[in-house]
Amino acid sequence: MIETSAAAPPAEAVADFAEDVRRDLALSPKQIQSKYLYNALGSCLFEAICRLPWYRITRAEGRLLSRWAEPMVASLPDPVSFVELGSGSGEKVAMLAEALRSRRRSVSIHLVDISPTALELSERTLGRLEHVSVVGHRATYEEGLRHAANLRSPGVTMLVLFLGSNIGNFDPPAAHDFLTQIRGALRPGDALLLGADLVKPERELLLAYDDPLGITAAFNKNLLVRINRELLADFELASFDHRAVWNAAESRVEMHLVSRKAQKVRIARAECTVAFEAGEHIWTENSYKYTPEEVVERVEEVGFRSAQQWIESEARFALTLFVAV
Ligand code: AVI
Repeated sequence: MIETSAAAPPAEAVADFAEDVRRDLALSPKQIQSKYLYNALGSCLFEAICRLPWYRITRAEGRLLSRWAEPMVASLPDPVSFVELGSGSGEKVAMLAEALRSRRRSVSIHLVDISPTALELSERTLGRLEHVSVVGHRATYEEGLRHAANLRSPGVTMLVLFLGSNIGNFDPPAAHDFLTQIRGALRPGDALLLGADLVKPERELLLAYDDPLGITAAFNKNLLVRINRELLADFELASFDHRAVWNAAESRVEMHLVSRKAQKVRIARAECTVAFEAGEHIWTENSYKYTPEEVVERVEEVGFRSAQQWIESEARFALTLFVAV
């Protein structure tokens, strides 16, 4: 008899995960890096979050793209190439590509994502468009951007897309470094389209990150499920609560997992036992919110000039087009 089981993550990835978890749970406050939220189940839960009525980023950005895609791409000289960092489903980049089709312009699109499922999905979405050629890069944003830039033919204008307010999950110094890397891969005249969620009333932010259906709570607690499975730990899920906090001083929503009681958790593959006091929390994510002016300032600092900004005023979300100088 042949038995099949779910594919295990590669040993190297498990070792890195174990090392990060051991180190970050020894910090005060305890932490787990937010990149670990996105395993297969976590990515499905995030997709579900994007459909929740209380999480408005995805729909607000979609509305801006469907309304303004033409002017967003109109000023880019041909031939043009798009690089989308974190390709998701490919629907957003498809809207921009559609805007080129109406002007009979072709485009090559580079999709950069660490997840093979996301790449397949986007390639399928874009496969429907005849004027588009697609190259998928299964890589980190930095590596993928470098590959895409190395593959460009002379004279091609590159537009980098960094959408969905993914920039909000970087702390300010990391955001500065990352934007500097993007600028470093580009030439003067290339462009960056950046999606950023804006500051809004606390009540709306807390509903978006602690929704009444409990999907965001599941997304956060899935970190513990993942550590239990991959690192052979014994986290008791019912002993942790999801908490979202608006930190006004830092202009960010924080996600935490709060221990309901004093307890000890064994994490076999990280070769450690972690003690929690009642009420002690693990900090799992930051989601920074900006003013429209801050978005412009942060990006202009690293060698871009803002060309135009489109704001969705109901959900408070901004798409800003920058040109490399
Ligand atoms: C992917 N990222 C932009 C999301 C955000 O809003 O920070 C992740 C997320 N966390 C909780 N809900 C959604």
